[in-house]
Amino acid sequence: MTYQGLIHTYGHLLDLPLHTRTVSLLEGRTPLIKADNLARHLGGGFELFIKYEGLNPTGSFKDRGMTAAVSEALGRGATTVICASTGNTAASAAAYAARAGMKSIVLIPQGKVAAGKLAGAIAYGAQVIQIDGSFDDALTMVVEITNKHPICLVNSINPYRIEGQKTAAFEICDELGSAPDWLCLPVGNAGNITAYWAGFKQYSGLQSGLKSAFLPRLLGVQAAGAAPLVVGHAVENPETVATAIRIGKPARGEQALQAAEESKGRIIAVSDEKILDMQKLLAKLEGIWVEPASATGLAGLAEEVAGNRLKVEGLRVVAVCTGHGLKDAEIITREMRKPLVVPPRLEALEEAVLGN
Ligand code: AN7
Repeated sequence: MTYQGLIHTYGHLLDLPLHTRTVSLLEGRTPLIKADNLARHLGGGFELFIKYEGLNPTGSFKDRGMTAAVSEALGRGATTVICASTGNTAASAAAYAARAGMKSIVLIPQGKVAAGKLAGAIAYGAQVIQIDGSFDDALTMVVEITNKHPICLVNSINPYRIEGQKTAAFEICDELGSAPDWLCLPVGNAGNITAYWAGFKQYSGLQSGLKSAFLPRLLGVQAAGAAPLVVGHAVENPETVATAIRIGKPARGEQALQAAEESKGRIIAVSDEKILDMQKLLAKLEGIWVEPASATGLAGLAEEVAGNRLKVEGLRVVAVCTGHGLKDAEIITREMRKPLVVPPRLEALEEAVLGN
């Protein structure tokens, strides 16, 4: 049987209304890549897997929730979807709306969205509106406009987004045969950690007698300059190089904290420097290039392991890498040394390569 996408594969486990009309780009079924080199670098003695969500159709995990949200919206006759976004949700909403024949409107914080995400939203035909403000301002505005007008909100406040995103937990359990001991992931608006926890809990309920084997401990990781769930209050002016998670008032913050606590895990923060270091380390050691936000979960894991706060010896750890490196190529190119230029002669190439 050819693969037919997430609603086809896991729809029976998702709480979607009967009117749902599937809109799919064959999202999901992303690789779970064993990262032995990085595990060794972190001290070894444990198994580390990368759930590479950047390989979804629009380059991020958002496609899991978007297939569900747009399918529900289409089935009930909605003609327009809207979202606030730091970029990835915008590109995903625009793509699924395009496929459904619907209009999409995306609100983004001015000048704070990576080029690959903005380009995607435009290519898929969204009406892009920049807000002279933050993501949090934009989210408040889309909630207000959808309360007033018949436009469908597809941010992760929309419950079908969470339903769709549960499928990542199902895939991990199906592939490993159980949940990992720890799951680490970035936390921004906190929809994803909420969805993973709901997914793991649901799967563990299906496996009678094996309950705990399907419940990982969660390590949610925020960027230090945008860490409301760590400092304990909203952050007015969030700032981080990981623009995807530059969010000061997470919509599902309470649920994220509850998920972390229930799982006997926690939510921590890491510096931008550690995030960028991990992004480069993952690319160099494993050949997996992710955007900065997507390296945040791993950066948190590395800090906890190095500080002896998390003992991974003998355990199985999954790190969710949420978006592809190509989304934000500029973060690499703006800091790189310009590659050497040589004349088109063999001797010049030999000198460059062999150093003689
Ligand atoms: C790559 O696109 O909020 O904690 O508007 O793009 O579920 O918000 C993106 C979030 C992690 C955080 N990694 O997930 C948006 C947006 C990447 C992301 C997150 C985002 P949530």
